[in-house]
Amino acid sequence: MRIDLVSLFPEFVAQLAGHGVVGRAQERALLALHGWNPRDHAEGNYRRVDDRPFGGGPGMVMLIDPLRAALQAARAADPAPARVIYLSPQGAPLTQAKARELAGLPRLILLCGRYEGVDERLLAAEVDEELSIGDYVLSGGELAAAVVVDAVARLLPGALNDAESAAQDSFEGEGGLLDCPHYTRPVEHPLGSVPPVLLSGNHAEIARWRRQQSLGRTWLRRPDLIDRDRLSKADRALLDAFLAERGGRGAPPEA
Ligand code: 9D3
Repeated sequence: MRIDLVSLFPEFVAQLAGHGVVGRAQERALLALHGWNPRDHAEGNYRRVDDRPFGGGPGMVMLIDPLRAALQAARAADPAPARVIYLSPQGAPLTQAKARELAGLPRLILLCGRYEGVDERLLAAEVDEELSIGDYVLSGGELAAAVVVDAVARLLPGALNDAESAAQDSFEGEGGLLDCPHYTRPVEHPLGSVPPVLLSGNHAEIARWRRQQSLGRTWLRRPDLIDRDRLSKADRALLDAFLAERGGRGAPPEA
């Protein structure tokens, strides 16, 4: 897969994506990242990439032409068709399902804004899709682009090692529940001891306990992810036992 970054700070995103799983995906040639700076496509001595907003107000707006030239250069660098994605607070929320969809495409072009944003005409003409990474304010699209690159790269076949891959499969198989707690040595520590079931060697019991912890934590921490009525009978029984143990009632906490 090829991902092009159109950004005033393309090396910032590349730096973020140079380590760990994403770095390894690049070393294995599963992923190629390329940066394009609109400033390199700006005209004049000042190489302007922004200007004041019509209608007034604070901040600056990114100019159409340097961005369009950078996008054009990115597109022309490879014949495969590219999905152009603008990272923006107005975008649809990034989800694991969206990451999976994007990981199936041959090319992405990620457009990062700075300042107050990008001239709307450039967006209307060149952008296929807008994505946000959540409801908080960032200073620009670069961190969001790095998040997209990370979430997508780890889904490319061969990016994960066998152990990482198995862990991911089991998570995706759980249908969006939170993870269970994890423990390692020592068994006894001043901060507490390891739940005995994990030391029992009874793999069916361990799987049951982990499933129960996942259900219980999801119920308590992310009630938006779980619908009791749509759980299997077995899961409902596990969840009810979890809640009974901590003296809980039937209804989830306030979202
Ligand atoms: C404080 C500025 N805001 C005025 C009402 C608007 C604004 C403009 C530009 C807010 C943030 C940004 C820069 N953010 C992004 O480019 C961005 C982003 C984000 O801020 N949050 C979550 N996802 C994303 S994706 C791109």
